[in-house]
Amino acid sequence: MIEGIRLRRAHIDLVSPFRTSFGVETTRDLLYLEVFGGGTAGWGECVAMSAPMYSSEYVDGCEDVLRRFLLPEVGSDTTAQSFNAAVEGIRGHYMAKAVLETALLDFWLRCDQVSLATFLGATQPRVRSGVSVGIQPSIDDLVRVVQGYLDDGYLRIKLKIEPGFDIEPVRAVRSTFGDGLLLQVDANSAYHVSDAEHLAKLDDFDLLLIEQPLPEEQVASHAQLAKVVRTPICLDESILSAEVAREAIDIGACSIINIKPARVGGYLEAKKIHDLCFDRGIAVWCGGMLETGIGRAANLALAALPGFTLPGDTSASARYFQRDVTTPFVLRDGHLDVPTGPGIGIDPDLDYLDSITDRMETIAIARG
Ligand code: NPG
Repeated sequence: MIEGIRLRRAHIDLVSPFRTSFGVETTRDLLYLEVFGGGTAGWGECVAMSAPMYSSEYVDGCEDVLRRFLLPEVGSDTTAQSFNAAVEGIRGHYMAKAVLETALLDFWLRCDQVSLATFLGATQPRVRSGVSVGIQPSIDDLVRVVQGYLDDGYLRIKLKIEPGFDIEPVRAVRSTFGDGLLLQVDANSAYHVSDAEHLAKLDDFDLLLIEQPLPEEQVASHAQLAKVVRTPICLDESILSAEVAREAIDIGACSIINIKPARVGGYLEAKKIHDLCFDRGIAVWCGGMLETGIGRAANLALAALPGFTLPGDTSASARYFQRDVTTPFVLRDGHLDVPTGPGIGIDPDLDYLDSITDRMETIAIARG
């Protein structure tokens, strides 16, 4: 039985600034939820950033929605499934919903001694790891940073691009590291459909995919773009549910999907998207939002499902933090192990977590 929920706000520095087409991240502004009862605790990590630049969500906003609308729906016997049913009428706020869904899933799976990987239907004991490389001050810097990640053993490189930092950086990386490198790019919505001819220049570099070139709302424009650009289009920000995924696939807006559980309201919806794509022959891979070990553990469970045929942005702890809040995830032969313990399969180091915590509050549950 659930006895209460702790909401914790904390912060942790990134090992290096991470620049995308929408901004620079230097510190993760963290929100964790801990659903507890009977000596068991289930954890969730909110992926929203400090400012609404990737999507409309931001971490203080998530806290507000959680306090006003989502946490009041939790009673002593609320499960992830009953929570989702209860909040169906609350529109949007996927990242806020996801952190609570995950903490509930983790709590009940730990009570049942079942791993999240098993619960979701994972078939792989470890997952292939890629790395997302931020926009660098120069092409020389970029080549150096990519070299470092390849030396670490990463199996696929994703380059962040934006207008003015796209064709030439990609050309440099492809020519330096050769045709064998698994390479893809991510624009985070920075282009317009009228840039189609420009983006088609990327076709020369044998990329795995171009991720989210156009704004989130412009799903149909991606279908238009796909007629001009040969490189497969992958959607991230646009895919907010299995329903949107189905429509995007139907109209030819994407041939690959980046699944981020938090972007779609949690792991249950993420699994639906996986299953849909699996049936339709659409490749998927697991995105990342600079998660600490708590969020990373859960993502690895999902990334172990059979449809995840492309390496994800599920990198090792050392790519992000000097010290992670859990036992670090370590890259071995370019892979990360999928946790096997109950729930998300890993516990935070509470002393360390306390040392980076800014404030914490126990929230009484509404019913039961
Ligand atoms: O390795 O976790 C990671 C980061 C992967 O590039 C990554 N995330 O748009 O997919 C994205 C991007 C992102 C970064 C989004 C920061 C939001 C903030």
